[in-house]
Amino acid sequence: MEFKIVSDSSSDLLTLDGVAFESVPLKIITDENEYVDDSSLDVFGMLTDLKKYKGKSRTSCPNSSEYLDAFKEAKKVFCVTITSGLSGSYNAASVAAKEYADEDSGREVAVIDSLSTGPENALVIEKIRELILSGEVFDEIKRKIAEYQKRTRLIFSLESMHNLSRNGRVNPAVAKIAGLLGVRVVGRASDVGTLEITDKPRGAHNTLSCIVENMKKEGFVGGRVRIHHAESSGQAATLKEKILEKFPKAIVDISKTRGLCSFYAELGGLLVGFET
Ligand code: X90
Repeated sequence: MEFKIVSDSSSDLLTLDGVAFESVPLKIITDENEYVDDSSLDVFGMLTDLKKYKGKSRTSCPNSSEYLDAFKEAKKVFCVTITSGLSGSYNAASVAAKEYADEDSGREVAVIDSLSTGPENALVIEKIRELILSGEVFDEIKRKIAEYQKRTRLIFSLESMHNLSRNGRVNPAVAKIAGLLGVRVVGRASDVGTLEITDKPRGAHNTLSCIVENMKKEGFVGGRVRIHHAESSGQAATLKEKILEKFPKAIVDISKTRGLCSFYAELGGLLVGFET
C-alpha cells in the first residue's frame, strides 16, 4: 500500500472512505475497568458507568509499538495526533515514525501535532485524504497540511471540567471557578495546544450564541465545520442551525465524540472544529 492515514482515537473517526486509515485507541482506565477507545467501545455505557463511579480515573495514550503496528504495510504514512500540549501521543508516534522509516529507505512518515483534538483533527485528516485522492505527492501534501493547519480552529463548550482538572490537563483554579459558578465554559484550543477559557455564558441558548460569536472572532466566514458532541445531539443540531442562519454557505457536519473526547468533554460537551 502506498499511502495510509493513522490517527489516535482523539479524532473521533473510526473509518475513512477511499484511503487506508487506522485509528489507534487511547484508553480510559479506572480501578474497575479499562475502556479501550476503539470501534467496539460503548461510549454511552462508559459515560453512564463513570457517572456512578466514585474512584479515580485516568487516560493513557498509545505507545510507540502500537503506532508501529498501525503504520505497517504503508510506504507513506500521515499520522495525526492529539495535541502534544496535553498528551504523550505525539511523542510516541514520533518515536515509532523514526523506527519505521529507519527500517526501510522507501518509507516516509509525517507525524502531525494537531495542537488540538476531535473535530479539528478530523478536518485535517479529511484534508489529507482529499490531497491523497487528488494525486499530490508526499512532500506537497505535508506542505499543504502545514498551511491548512494555520486556518483551522477549535472552540469548545463544557458543562464540567472535573476529569480535565483531576487529571492535571487544565489549571485547577480555572476548573474550580467554573465548577463553583456551576456554569458552562466556552473556550478555545490555544496556539500551543492547551485549553484557554474565554467565556462563562449563562444558559444553553447563550452558550450556543457565544460559540458562534467566538467562531466569528477567530475569522470564520462560512467554511467547513465539524461539531462533535458528547451525548448532546439536540444542542449540536441547534448550533448547526445558528451557524447556517448567519453563514448559509457553511458546510456543517455533526458527529459523536468517541471515548477519549467524551471522557474529558463529559456529558453535554461540544467541540467545534472549523476553517477560517
Ligand atoms: O495522553 C492522554 O492520556 C490523553 C490526554 C488528553 C487530555 C485532553 C483531552 C481534551 C478533550 C476537551 C476539550 C477540548 C480541549 C482542547 C485543547 C487543545 C476534549
